[in-house]
Amino acid sequence: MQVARTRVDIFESIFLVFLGLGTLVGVVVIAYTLYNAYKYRDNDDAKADDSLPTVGELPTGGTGGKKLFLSFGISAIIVISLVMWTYGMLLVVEDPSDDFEEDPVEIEVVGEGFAWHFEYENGAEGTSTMRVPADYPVEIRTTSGDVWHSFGVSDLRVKADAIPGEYDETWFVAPEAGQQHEIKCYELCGDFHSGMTGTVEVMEQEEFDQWLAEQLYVDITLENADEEPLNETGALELELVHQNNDEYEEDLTYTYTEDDFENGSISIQDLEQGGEYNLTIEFEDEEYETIEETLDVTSPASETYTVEEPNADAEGDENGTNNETDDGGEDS
Ligand SMILES: [Cu+2]
Repeated sequence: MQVARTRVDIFESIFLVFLGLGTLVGVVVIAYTLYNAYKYRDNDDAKADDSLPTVGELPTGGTGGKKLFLSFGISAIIVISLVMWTYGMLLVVEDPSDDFEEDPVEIEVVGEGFAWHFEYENGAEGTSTMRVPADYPVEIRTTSGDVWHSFGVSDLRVKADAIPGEYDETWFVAPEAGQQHEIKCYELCGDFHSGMTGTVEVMEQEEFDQWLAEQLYVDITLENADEEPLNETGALELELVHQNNDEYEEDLTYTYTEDDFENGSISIQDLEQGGEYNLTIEFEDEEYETIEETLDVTSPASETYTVEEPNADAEGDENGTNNETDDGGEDS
């Protein structure tokens, strides 16, 4: 267990304590009322007693307000200790960092276009399904790309506003792997408000880490003008540079050579951060023209690039069109 208490534990215990004390006080008050109603019932054989007050006369005597003092005292103790205890519990909900043994998983949540979008720490992105490791603290930062929304998962007792230009932060722990919890929007936000749902999918820790890393896998295939894989690439250098490389501690520049290719394809699995990359493929013998592209790495991608021979210009395109016509002819 990474966290001493989850939100569910905290809100459950607050609810149970209030329910228990409320029931106890209710039982005592009603029982005492019934007892006195029975004790002082009008049973026609009331003895003549001079000490009994008559209508219109204020009662005298008593025990110096002892009962009154006792009941006020007990009430004050109960109410004040409830307020203090609840406040203490809610402080943990507000700032649980002392309860976390390890750094929580951070996920940015954006409500936009009646859907929920998620961005993970490594830059991977997803929509509608939020994946989290089981029994591990998750910290979310919510915002909106359009109007006011509110992100909520009632199973996990989570709710956070999603407001354009603002960030709301909160946390939760999903206890059990394999479980799914429904996400809803809790702010009436427009026509499709009721359809603005999603799912929290709880995974085993290792399964989650594996899934997260796989989101940044990229397959690249090089094709020749005839759309066939380039089996013999020749000497080349493929370079990937993260567009915001300066913002990260590590250098997000990756280089690969023809040895990493197999049948014209390369499977890149070592990117540490998702986002936009500048891709350059340079062929050493200038056999083909240098390829320069932008690569968006936020979920598993596979890209195909067509290599062009130097000086291949408009003529190449015309050939392409002719080929298509030829294909059509063969089909019929
Ligand atoms: Cu909404």
